[in-house]
Amino acid sequence: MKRKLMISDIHGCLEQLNELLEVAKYHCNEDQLILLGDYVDRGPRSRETVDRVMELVRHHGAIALKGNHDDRWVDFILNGGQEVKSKFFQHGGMETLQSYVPFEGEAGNDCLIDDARMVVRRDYMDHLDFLQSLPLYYEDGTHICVHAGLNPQYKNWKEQPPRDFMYIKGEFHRSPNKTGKTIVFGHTRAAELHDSPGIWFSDGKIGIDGGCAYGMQLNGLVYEDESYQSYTVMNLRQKL
Ligand SMILES: [Mn+2]
Repeated sequence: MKRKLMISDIHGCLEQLNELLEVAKYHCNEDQLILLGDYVDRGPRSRETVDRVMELVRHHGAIALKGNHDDRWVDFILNGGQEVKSKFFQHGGMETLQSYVPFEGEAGNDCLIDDARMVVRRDYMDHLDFLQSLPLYYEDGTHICVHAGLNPQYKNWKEQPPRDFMYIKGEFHRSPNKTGKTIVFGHTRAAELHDSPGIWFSDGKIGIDGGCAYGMQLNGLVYEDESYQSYTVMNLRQKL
């Protein structure tokens, strides 16, 4: 039985991702790596993080899920409507755009922004296709992994709308888990679920977002022989 290693909300923190894989002694032949989404925005190296995730999926058998930030990044580049544009910049999108197309200017300059979007479409269609193709959940005999959570209103959770998989918060955190499997999720920082950025273990639910891009930490949850272990890398750079 392979070890399962789960990581969420990398948000452009490539250094911490690589360090975490190292401290957890990740080896692709022995471990099943599951990434729970939100590769871009806020952190400094979104483009390189997506490159790394693509490599892990294509050459090392990793599983990568889609997060709301990944979904919005693709929407912003391909469609770029006013609403998605303002949400994108409100939630750390400038860092992502700058990591793809370094330019000087402000989010309010539509001309510059549209030029940058065009460059991304021209040079990074492979990234956009990759992110768009990612699944919303991963399920095996014991766990359901999902970016945000499951909407308790649906008897069959697989029938919930894609938006719930990527965005749901309180309703999911507060409701009992009736799936019969443990749900591992990110999206909501563990610091909001209990008073620590460390992994939140609740009844059948495990929240692993350590808030790395907010200067907190990147968590790695390992499941092996029916028990859990966790690894942590601090985001020292932003704390200094
Ligand atoms: Mn998210």
